Amino acid sequence: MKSLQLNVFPCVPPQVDLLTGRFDAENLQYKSTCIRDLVGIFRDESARQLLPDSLEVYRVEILVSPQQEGELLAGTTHLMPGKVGDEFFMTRGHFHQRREQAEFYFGLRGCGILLLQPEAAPAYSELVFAGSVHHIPSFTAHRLVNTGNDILSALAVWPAMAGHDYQALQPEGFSLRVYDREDGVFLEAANV
Ligand code: PAN
Ligand code: ZN
Repeated sequence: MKSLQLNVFPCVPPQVDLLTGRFDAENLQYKSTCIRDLVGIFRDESARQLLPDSLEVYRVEILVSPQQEGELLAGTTHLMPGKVGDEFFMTRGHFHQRREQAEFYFGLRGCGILLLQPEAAPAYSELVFAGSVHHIPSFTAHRLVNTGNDILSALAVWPAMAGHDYQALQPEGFSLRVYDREDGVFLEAANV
């Protein structure tokens, strides 16, 4: 390969490690979500209370861009392996405040399930694994579930002005839940 002979030097852009989703960049924001932040999210609230409050369930690192119309954000979610009772660790899940704004997820590490809950249609799900690509349509709530033993990392790209609406899903939550049972991973209707 020829070496670069340039009179004008290009900037070195931020980088992402595609095996882990970790960014190497100057402007990063981090958000950590622990067991104490997830009251009412898992089916078995008393099992949640038995876990240490400060146990980290997931962490998001976001490449900062301007918060303005037309801009995009990129961020990686790292969801730990673990369970509350027999229910796998999962993100809180949300609709976008701007419901019409869609998103892409890219599975990078580990394995799990993406739960998708459209406003006006039954919930459905997709397998997440290294290399999986997920289009999250408009008007659709989304949540990651880690069904494996490794960290589940997924890179996401979404409109900077989409916002997160966590309230609209409460108190019922998603209509599908994912459990670890003796004979495997079970995806069940939440009200069973
Ligand atoms: C993701 C999520 C991330 C954490 O970046 O925000 O997975 O999940 P919760 O926001 O539900 O806690 C995304 O979907 N952004 O729009
Ligand atoms: Zn989202």
